[in-house]
Order: sequence, then C-alpha cells, then structure tokens
Amino acid sequence: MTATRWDHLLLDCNLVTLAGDTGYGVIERGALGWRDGVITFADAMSELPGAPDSLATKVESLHGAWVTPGLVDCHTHLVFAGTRADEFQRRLRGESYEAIARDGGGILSTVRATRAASEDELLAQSLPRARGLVADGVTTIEIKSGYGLDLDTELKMLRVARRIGAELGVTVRTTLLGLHALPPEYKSRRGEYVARVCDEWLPAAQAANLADAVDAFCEGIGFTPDEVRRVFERARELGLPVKLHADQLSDLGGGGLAAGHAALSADHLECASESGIVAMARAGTVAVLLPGSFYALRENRVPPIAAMREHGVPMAVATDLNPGTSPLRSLRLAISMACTLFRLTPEEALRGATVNAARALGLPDRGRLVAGQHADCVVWDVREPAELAYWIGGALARRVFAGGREMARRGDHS
Ligand code: DI6
Ligand code: FE
Repeated sequence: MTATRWDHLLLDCNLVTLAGDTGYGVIERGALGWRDGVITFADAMSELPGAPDSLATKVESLHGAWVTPGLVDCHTHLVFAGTRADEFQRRLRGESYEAIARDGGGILSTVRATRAASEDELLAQSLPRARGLVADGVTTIEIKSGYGLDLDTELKMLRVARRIGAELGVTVRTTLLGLHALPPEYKSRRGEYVARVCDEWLPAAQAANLADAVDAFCEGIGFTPDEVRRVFERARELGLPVKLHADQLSDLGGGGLAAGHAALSADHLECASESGIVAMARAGTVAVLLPGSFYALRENRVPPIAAMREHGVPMAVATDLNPGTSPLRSLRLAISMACTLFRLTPEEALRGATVNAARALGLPDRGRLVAGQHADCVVWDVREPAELAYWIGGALARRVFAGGREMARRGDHS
C-alpha cells in the first residue's frame, strides 16, 4: 500500500464538487484525498477503499465542515504601484471616470507610478494584495500587465506576476495587456503603437515565457475593434490565446469580436448586444462578470445575464482588482456582489469563481472536486454553500490548500 498512499485525506466533510453541469454536486459525509497535488478521491466516506489510516499519510476529520474547490480569480490587474484614492475622491465629487482618464489621470497615472517603481518595489506593493486573495480562498490568479505601456515595464510587471506565483505557491496565469491605454508618447501615432505591440512586445513576452494570454481594452477611451483585431491576429499566429475587455462602457461589438477570435473570455459585457452573446455561445467564449467595477463606477446597466443563460454562455465572476475602477480585494465579495447586483444565484456565482473561471483561463484541470483535478480546495466556516454569497465581507476561509499544500490557516471565527 505504501507506494500508492495518498498524502492527505480529509474526512467527514460536505463536499461541493461542482461535478455536473449544474447544481453544487454536494456529497455529504464525504472524504477528499490527494497525492502529489492531484485529487485521488472525492466521494462519500462510505466509498473509501480501505481504512483511512491505511490509505493516506495524513488523515484528519473536519467534523462536518464545508469544502469547495479553490477559488479562481480569472481577471485581475493586481500588479501596480501607488493607489488612486485621489481619483476616487474626484469621482465622489462628480467627475466621471472617462473625464479623469482624458485629463491624463486614470490608467496613465498608474502607468507613471509603475514605470517609476523598481521590480522589487513593485513586488513589495503587489504581494500583499495577492496574499489577501489567497487568504480568502483563491488558489489560481490571473494577473495582467498594462500599466507599463513600454516593453521594459510590461515585462517587469509580468516578471513580478510570476514571482508572486512562486512566492505564494499558487498558480499565476499572466496576460499581456499592451492595448490598455495609449501612452502619451504615442499620441497621434496610434498605428505605430499597435504595430509595436504586435511586432515587438508579443514575441518578446512569449520568448521570455511571460505571457500565457493576450488581452485588450476595447473601449472609447481604449482601443478600437480594428486595433484589437490586429493584435489578436498576431497573438493567434504566435499560438497565444486571447481575451477581451468588452462592451463595458459602450457597445463596440466586443462580445462578437472576442468570439470571432475564439477568445477564452470576453469580460465586463454590461453593454453587450444579444448577437454578441450568441456569437460567444457558439465560440465557447466565457463571459467574465466584474461586479466590482460596476459597483465602484456606480454603473446602472447590468450585463445581459438572461441572454447568457438562454444561450448557454458560461458565466465567470472575478474581482478585476485594479487601482482605478475596481479596488476590490476579495473574490468572495465579488461572488456576493454578482448575486446582489447581477442577480446570479449563489450556485451560479460559485461556479463562476471556480470551474467557469478556470475555463476562462484555459485550465480544465481545476475548479471541481473530482479525482484527477488539482488538489486546490478551501474549508469554509459556513453552514451551507449559499452563505459564501450571503455574507458581505468577513473572513470565512478557514483553511486553503493549493496543489495539496496548505496555504493559509486561521482559527474558527464562525
Ligand atoms: N479593467 C481595466 O483595464 C480598466 N477597466 C477595467 O475593468 C481600467 C483600469 C484602471 O482604471 O486602472
Ligand atoms: Fe480589467
């Protein structure tokens, strides 16, 4: 038995497996075992193939606690320097996000701070934000560049993202977001900037193994569909998957544009048209809902959730953690907001932050508690899964395991 002993076996827990296409897939009085970072058993205790102590090196009872897959935050901009608390206050006084951006603030103010920071300083400022997500149950994090807008700083951001993954022992997926804002030095030379991103940045980031995907901000204050198309075509030539900030503040046909390039995801989608949603359904493009920016910008146009459900577009939920439009540092809070602001069911929102978020990153190996999946799981201080959406804030994650390794542990605060 020793050769095949599992590393760890959790007994007497309620497993939210998310194994089927709908429902929580709850297994009561369940057991969860893993070896070498991969789940070997996720079923009822009564189905265990032997005495627990003979099966695993470490065995413990959870006394009926609820266990879900590790959460996946599939859209963040958590590597940046400085804050934008000043801009927050300007918005509270009535200035719009777009007006501040056009005035040289917004994304460009974070660009100035991020360019000025050394790599170590950028890591020091960003790491606590990643740590906070993990303590709250996140075991896979997507991190975008886009506050450099020059090659050196973009690569610096992506290196910092990789270092965060190594430092914390969680999976970090990096995304090159060159088309985030037009840097001032390229004012009136838009075409040249886009060409640079295509011809220099994408190949450089790929050669350094720093980009797992490519994103763009398709918006009036960002880039046009034609500009995005050029970058997407280049990305696809290089074999890099694409995703898109689509139809957040206006309908530029972003959903359809993303689908046309077989994008992993189209994100935001508040203003998306039904035809965009239909195209996404056909292409298998995930809709990533970002209630944090909806909340912070006091938007009032809700994404077309009914159309997504009707056409079978998988919905994910993410923080969009960024210094401007979504200083949201908890994915669990995004789950709660997705329910209250967008009327997702708690089950849809949890799927959105696990299995569907994993799909939005092209990672089918995680997001469910099923044998063969990554051993990423969270033990929660709740009495039923809906509480994960119900509580607004609070520290509910009791224990977090990533790749079978325990990340964060704290006392029971229930
Ligand atoms: N993601 C972004 O890139 C922009 N909006 C969004 O949801 C803005 C980020 C910023 O203002 O820094
Ligand atoms: Fe974003």
